[in-house]
Amino acid sequence: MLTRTCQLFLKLRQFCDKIPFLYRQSDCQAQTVKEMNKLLAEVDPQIVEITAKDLARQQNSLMLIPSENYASRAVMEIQGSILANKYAEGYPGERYYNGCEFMDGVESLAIERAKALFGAEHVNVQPHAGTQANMAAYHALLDPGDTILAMSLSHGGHLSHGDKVNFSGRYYNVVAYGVDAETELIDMETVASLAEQHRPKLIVVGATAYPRHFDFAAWRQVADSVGAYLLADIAHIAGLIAGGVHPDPVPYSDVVTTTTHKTLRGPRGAMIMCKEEHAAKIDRAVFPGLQGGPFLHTIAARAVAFKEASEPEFKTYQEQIVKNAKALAERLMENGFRLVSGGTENHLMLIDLTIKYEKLSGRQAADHLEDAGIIVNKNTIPFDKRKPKTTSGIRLGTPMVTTRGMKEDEMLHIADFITEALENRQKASIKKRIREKVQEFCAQFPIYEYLN
Ligand code: DSN
Repeated sequence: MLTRTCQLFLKLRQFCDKIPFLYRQSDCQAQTVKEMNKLLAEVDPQIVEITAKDLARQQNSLMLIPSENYASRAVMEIQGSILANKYAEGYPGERYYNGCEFMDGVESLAIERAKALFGAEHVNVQPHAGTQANMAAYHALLDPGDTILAMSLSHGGHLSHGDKVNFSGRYYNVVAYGVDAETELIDMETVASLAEQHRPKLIVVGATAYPRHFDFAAWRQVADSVGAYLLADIAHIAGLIAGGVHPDPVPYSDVVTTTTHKTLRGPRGAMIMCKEEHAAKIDRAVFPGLQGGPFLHTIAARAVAFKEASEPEFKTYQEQIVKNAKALAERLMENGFRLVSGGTENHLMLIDLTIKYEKLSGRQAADHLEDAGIIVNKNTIPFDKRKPKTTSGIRLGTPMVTTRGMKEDEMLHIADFITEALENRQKASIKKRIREKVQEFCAQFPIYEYLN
């Protein structure tokens, strides 16, 4: 029996050992696929070929979507592991399935590491994604019809913060705050007066397209002034917070939700942190309230990511994300772009295209940039006259290029590539030339070299 187990383990090891080869290819085309991973290529050559093409895309493009990142190979390896084979409904020590001894070990480790990383009293690592984490927090703290005060999606919030097309807008009475028309910053006096007027049961602070810091102590004061719960959704800035380069919401919030794959650089997934007094309600809301079996393979990957995030290099990485964002923002402004709120203090920025190119929508700009090998996403700007599918803005962030090892000097080149591509957006040959330059530039920063 032992021999058979050892043989299986050896086979698994040999299989896994081929994976690094996949990630070291900078110009990964179909013929190298066969060498990359014989087993997977034999089982499903089509999916391997598509994956290899996306590997080449990820290597050869400048990926500037602020909510994305390159997870480490360690994180990816455990996600593809045998931990995916197990049902483990329930929580460590109280499962509805047998055979969960080692699943308990995995989940407890993830919880303990998250608690240590963020200084949280209680953590639930089971939410499958950010929206599910927010849904569970609402389910725990609110009844349908209760009032939530949250940031409008069109000013930088998130769908799950009460947008009308989302469950949150359908089941709760949502009052939205936005940014000030002049400063494009959130005005805490306006938030306080909205809270006073509408007496929300929950205030949500957090955003997906707000380039400035949140002063969580001030948000706590507003929540206390009307007896509301405070939920901080830190999906975008969790890594910055763990790295100490953004104010910390944990001491001030009843509940903190986050995804684990953005600046935190872990696997796709989410978690909820809360004060001990809310722990039982939060856990019951996640399971059995909204989810069934947890995905232990991704919970294990979250544990690996939390360990990586507790290393000193992670702090340096987060500091560099912010320095890079500032450098990119400043050069873009020197090149004539207007940035919402006049710059950035975090990992992202929003370009308002209307000033430089009145007729160019965010959607068109993002497509032109993709032609040049630069990946950004269209995004509404505050008070946008265009619709969410068209937009007048594009959103850019530095987490991925920073993971690749790029620093401030490289940001200047990136800003210039963006400028040149948009200036010459009607000239296919120039965009093609920029794409080649981008590819050469990217070749100096192999996407998985930092793991070696
Ligand atoms: N969709 C994510 C973003 O891009 O910001 C948030 O969930």
